[in-house]
Amino acid sequence: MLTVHHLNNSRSQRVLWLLEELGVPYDIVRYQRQLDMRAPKELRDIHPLGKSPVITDNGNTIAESGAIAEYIIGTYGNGRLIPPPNTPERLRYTYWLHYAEGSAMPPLLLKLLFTLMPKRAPALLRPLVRKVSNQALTTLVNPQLKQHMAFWESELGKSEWFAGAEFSGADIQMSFPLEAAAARGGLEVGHPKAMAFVDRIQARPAYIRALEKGGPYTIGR
Ligand SMILES: N[C@@H](CCC(=O)N[C@@H](CS)C(=O)NCC(=O)O)C(=O)O
Repeated sequence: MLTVHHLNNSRSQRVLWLLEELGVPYDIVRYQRQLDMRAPKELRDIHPLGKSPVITDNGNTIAESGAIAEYIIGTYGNGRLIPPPNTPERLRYTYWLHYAEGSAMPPLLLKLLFTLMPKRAPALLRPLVRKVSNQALTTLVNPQLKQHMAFWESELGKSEWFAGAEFSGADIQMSFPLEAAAARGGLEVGHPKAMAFVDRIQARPAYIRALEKGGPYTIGR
């Protein structure tokens, strides 16, 4: 049976949701974040990078959310959650599947990093670290994030879902950046369509079932 190596409060929530959408049976092996938020070292026994999500299935070990989504949809989807080949929707699907981790997440991670840095700096250095962090946020990170959020807002003005009129794996993959931006990126100001997307996905029965299985998920709430 397919096994999800699930780190609490993490991107592997997306994998549980995808499996729930498709009704694929799965087992969960749970890993708990340490105090520093890192994954425990046991996850490195599954994949050398020790990150979540990782799945194991039929002798395959698959890491990277986008690759996992492709594998699950290709192996168990029977044409569901993916637009037909050679259509504009399929191109958009592929784009968003890669864009979510390749382009959207880096500024969101930088935002988290520069926000946390002053709080974690030694007291004596804190004013200096805060100054440098704020400068990086103001000049580099926030303008980029603003651009990405405006892009999502405009794309979701063209169709209800990221790849087109139908809900697809691209929406599951895009959920994490949008939820992270809603939690700490300022998405709620001036992005009604993106916020409505977040509300729509969080109301899906499969999303709710996945939350019940995955445990507390503060990024999405
Ligand atoms: N691009 C990777 C990112 C994986 C990743 O950074 N996962 C985080 C959880 S959201 C993680 O494992 N963090 C714990 C750590 O780095 O120790 C993917 O989409 O799978």
